[in-house]
Parts: sequence; structure tokens; C-alpha cells
Amino acid sequence: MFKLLFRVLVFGMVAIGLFVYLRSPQERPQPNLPKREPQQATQASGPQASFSPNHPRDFNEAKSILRKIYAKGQEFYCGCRYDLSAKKRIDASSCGYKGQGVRSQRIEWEHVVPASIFGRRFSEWTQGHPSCMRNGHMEKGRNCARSTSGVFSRMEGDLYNLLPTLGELNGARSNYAYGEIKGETREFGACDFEVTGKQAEPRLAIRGDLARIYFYMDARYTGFEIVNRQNEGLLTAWNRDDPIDEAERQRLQQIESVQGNSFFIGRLHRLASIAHSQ
Ligand SMILES: [Ca+2]
Ligand SMILES: [Ca+2]
Repeated sequence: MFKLLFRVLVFGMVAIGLFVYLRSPQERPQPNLPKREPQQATQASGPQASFSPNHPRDFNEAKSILRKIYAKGQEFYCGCRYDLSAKKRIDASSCGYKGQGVRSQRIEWEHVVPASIFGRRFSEWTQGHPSCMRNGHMEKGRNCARSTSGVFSRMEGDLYNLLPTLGELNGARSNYAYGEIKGETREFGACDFEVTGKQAEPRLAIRGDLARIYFYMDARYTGFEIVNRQNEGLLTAWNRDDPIDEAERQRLQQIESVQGNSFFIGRLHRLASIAHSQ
């Protein structure tokens, strides 16, 4: 009897072991952040850039990573608390936000430097590409650039340039430049976010964060004039008036550990060395 029980027990353990081993990789428990296979640096016609092996291949891959990095916390434009896993994702009362439409209920990933700003430097965006012909018609713009340029796709998925924001405000900002708008109209409840005349004015507490992302993108991707004569003075002032704080530093460190390249390049390099010497 004891021998039989022992055999059944051993057989059961072997069967369970086999079952666990044979499960497909997708079904196996995944670590908190995805580990991905090394990728080759992309070479394409048009603007050039090389990428670390862990840089997201496109915006879709970036979004799946961002949902883990920014699973809950404060969205940027109003400072509303949110939790992507909760049934009611956004706590509008936490920031006095009053919105409307389906996008007021969701968190979206805002390109701080709009994709169209750098996209228009790609010929696939402005003129199209032979593989973007659809029924005798050349499809240009974002979709063509996404499907034909590995450099554009990766730029669009740069995690440093993407922040969680209320969908309605992501839509209202569109691809407008940031600026300072006279007066203090409040279109979205108590939320301090204004959009007028193709300009968007963010609240004081995030102006430096946004300016530094422009400086990063400008140094990281040369030849796009992301920082230029029109915006350089404003961005320099915002960077000075809203200096980097511990929460921002931790956020950037987390992205560096996932994406594999440093934020502190170009003129931001000096900012990092000042902080280290303090
Ligand atoms: Ca204002
Ligand atoms: Ca700040």
C-alpha cells in the first residue's frame, strides 16, 4: 500500500513538473518589466540615429512598458491621481478636474515633443514611400513613417518623451507648442491647463520637466531642431524656474534602467553634475 502511494506521489510530481515546463513562454509568469531580445541598431534612409538594444521598437511597445512604469500615480497636466487597474481610473476630485467625453475618463500617453514635429523631417511622412501605396494612392504622414522608418518608429517610442496625461487634455494640446498664455481661464475645472491660439500652457510644477524633455530630445536626435530660436528662451527659463526634484530624478532613473540610455546629455549633462556635487 505504502509503495503504491509513493509511486502515485512521484508520478504526480513528475507530471506537474512536465506541465509547468511545457507551458508556452507567454503563459509563464512574466517579470514586472519585460526583458527583450537585443535588437540591431537601425539603419535607414533619412535621419539617422543609433539605439540601445532595449529601446522600444515602436509606440505600441512603448505603451505596454509605460503601463507598468506608470501603473498609478499622478497624471501630469492636472496632477490628478489615477490607477490604471482600478475600475474608476481617474480621481477627478483629487485635482478639481472637470472634463467631458470619453477621453476625460482615460489616461493617454502624451508625446511631450509631438511626433509630428520630428515626423515632418522624414521623407516617408512628407512624400510617402513606395510600400505606402494603397489602391494607387500614396499614403503619407504618420502611418507611412511608422511602417517604413525604424528610426521614426523608435523616436516615437522614446520613453523619456512620453508622459501619462488625461486623454481630453492630450487631445486639446494636439501638436501645439507650449507657451505662456495671458490670463487664467479655467476650461477644465480647477485644473491649471490652458489652450489658446495653438499654444498650450502647463502648470508651473511641470514646466521644467517638460523643458528638460525638449532639451533631451534635441540632444538625442540631432538635425531636427527640436529646440530652436522660437522656443529656446522659454524652455531655458522653465528649466531654471522649476528645477529637477527627487521625484523627477527617480522617474528618469527608472526609465534609464528600462530603456538603457541616459537622459543627461547635451546641456542637461551640466545639470546632473551640479546635482552630484551638492
Ligand atoms: Ca495663463
Ligand atoms: Ca517639476
